[in-house]
Amino acid sequence: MRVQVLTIFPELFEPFLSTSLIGKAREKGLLEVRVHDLRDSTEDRHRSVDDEPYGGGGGMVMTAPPWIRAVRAASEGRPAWRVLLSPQGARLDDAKVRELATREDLVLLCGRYEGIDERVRQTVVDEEISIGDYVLSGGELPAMVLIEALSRQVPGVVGLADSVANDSFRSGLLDYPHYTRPPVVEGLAVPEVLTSGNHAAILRWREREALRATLEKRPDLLERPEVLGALTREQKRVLQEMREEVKEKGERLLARP
Ligand code: 4HQ
Repeated sequence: MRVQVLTIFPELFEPFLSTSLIGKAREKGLLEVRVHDLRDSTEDRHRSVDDEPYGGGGGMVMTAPPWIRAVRAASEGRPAWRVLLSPQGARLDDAKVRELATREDLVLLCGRYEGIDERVRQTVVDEEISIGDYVLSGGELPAMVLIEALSRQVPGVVGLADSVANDSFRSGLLDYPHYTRPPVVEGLAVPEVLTSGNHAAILRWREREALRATLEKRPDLLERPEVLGALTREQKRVLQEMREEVKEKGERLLARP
């Protein structure tokens, strides 16, 4: 997979792209990332990329011509899927990451200031994506979020152990709780089953705790048809049991004199 990034702050990407999983993926040639300075696509002496907004108002707007030249140069030869990072985009989620990971060539547009001239989106953007409903100062962090999530879907980037661990919870449920040494922290012991050596029991416990975490922290996930559809009869039974537990606990609290 090849990802090209267009930005006025290419230096933000260097440590991110050289470190850990992404650094290794690039060394192995599994992932190619090229970061381009948008200013290299300007044609004026000052290499300017912004101007005052038509209609007035505060802030500056990124001008269209450098963007259009940069995107066309990046897509030359190999046609790319062009993604603009912006709060106006569709929210990034696991399904979208997996879909984008099927693309061989991506170009990511990272804007700054108040945003980019609308005609860039109209002429050289295939899709607008947001990483969440909050306002950042630029599209660079969203691009890094996207690159990191995408890289994990590229075959060979994530080790077998990690991929197996995540796969068992690709059911759309939250992860189960993790523990490591020391055995007691602030008076809290590790759940006994995890040190029992009983692998079937450990598997059952993790499945239960994943269900419990989802029910307690993200009950909305348990209303999604694709998540409900993937639950086994046993998981549905356990879930029902936990819901009754929660309900009884609530009733006991209400009935207290
Ligand atoms: N931006 N998800 C770039 C974001 C954002 C987000 C704000 C993008 C500023 C210029 N991008 N503009 N949230 O907040 O993707």
